[in-house]
Amino acid sequence: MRIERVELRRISLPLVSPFRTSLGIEYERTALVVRVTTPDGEGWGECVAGADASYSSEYVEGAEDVLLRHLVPPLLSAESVTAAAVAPLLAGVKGHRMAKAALEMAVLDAELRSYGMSFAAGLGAVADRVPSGVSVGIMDSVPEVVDAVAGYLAQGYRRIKLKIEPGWDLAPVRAVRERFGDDILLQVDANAAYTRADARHLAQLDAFDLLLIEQPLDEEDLLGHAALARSLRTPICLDESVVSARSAADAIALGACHIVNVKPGRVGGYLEARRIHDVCAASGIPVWCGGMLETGLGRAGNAALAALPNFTLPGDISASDRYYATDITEPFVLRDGHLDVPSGPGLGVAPLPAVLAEVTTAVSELRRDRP
Ligand code: SMG
Ligand code: MG
Repeated sequence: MRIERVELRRISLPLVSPFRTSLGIEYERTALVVRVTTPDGEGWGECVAGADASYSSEYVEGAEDVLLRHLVPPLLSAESVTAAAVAPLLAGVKGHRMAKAALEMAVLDAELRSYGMSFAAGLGAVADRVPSGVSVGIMDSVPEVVDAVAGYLAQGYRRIKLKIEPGWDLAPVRAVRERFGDDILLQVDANAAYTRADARHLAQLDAFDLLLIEQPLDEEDLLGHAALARSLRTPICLDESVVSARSAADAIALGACHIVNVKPGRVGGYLEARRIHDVCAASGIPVWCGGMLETGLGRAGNAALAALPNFTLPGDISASDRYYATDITEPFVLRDGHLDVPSGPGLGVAPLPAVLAEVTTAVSELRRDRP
């Protein structure tokens, strides 16, 4: 496939309600939409880098900059490109996994569309719908979070994840368990807000029969996670720490996690995400698909990924209306607590031109020099 043109659109989408984590509070989602054009068609990608560098070192303007200067030009100079060739072609650029993932996603979409094959079929999916979990932000009071959880359960969400931080952990978890009982699937995510010194405090979460605790410690503290895994009954899940199949294998070998959250953006793309799925499957480690408040584009790719066989826990793959009054694609809706995995060619969805135009705040493009 020859890439003729790459367009980057910065978009800003208002959230239906503010989303607070231990990292900060978000009122809108800023993202980068990538469109690649080939002689036969086009493909779409979404960069999950946030407005600031709080979740990882990447942020949206940084991703845009590295794409324009260092990642897109080699693709435009290559005679022919496949999705599998993108990562090797860009290996000379260190890091910037979210930026690379967005570009690879757009190339993969274009490639699969050209074969008439869906993301799900291309990645090896074994299900046509996936159970939907929801991530519930930190709130001002415990009754407020209990009400929010009641609303999501009433909609049919299959699993609840509570964001936690020091000072907002035992009380909301206890209240949710007391109100909704032991049968709901419940887990927590700290986004690295604790230290090794908090082990005894975190052990008090063991009383609540949680599915897992996600990323309690700093992303670089694998040994700390391994020590914590030995002292808690609650399974440890890693998010930020796992940036590649190799780091997943290392974390597993060190005993630093029992479960892995797979996010294609964090690990450099859907193809590396699938390798993580495979590494974990070979080690008997279950995985689930994380979320980065994706638009319908990323949500479509994530639903396909989550339909692979070792995605045995519900993912952070909510309906579009969990975050957005208007999505940039046809919205994903909850049906019986599940999302349908798109079956059309490529992602199976594309941006609605009028909505995309409305939410775009900046556009840049690079073209191939010679035809
Ligand atoms: O897409 O539903 C979603 C977001 C799920 O909680 C979520 N994501 O650490 O797992 C995580 C967070 C990262 C995004 S907030 C910076
Ligand atoms: Mg997380």
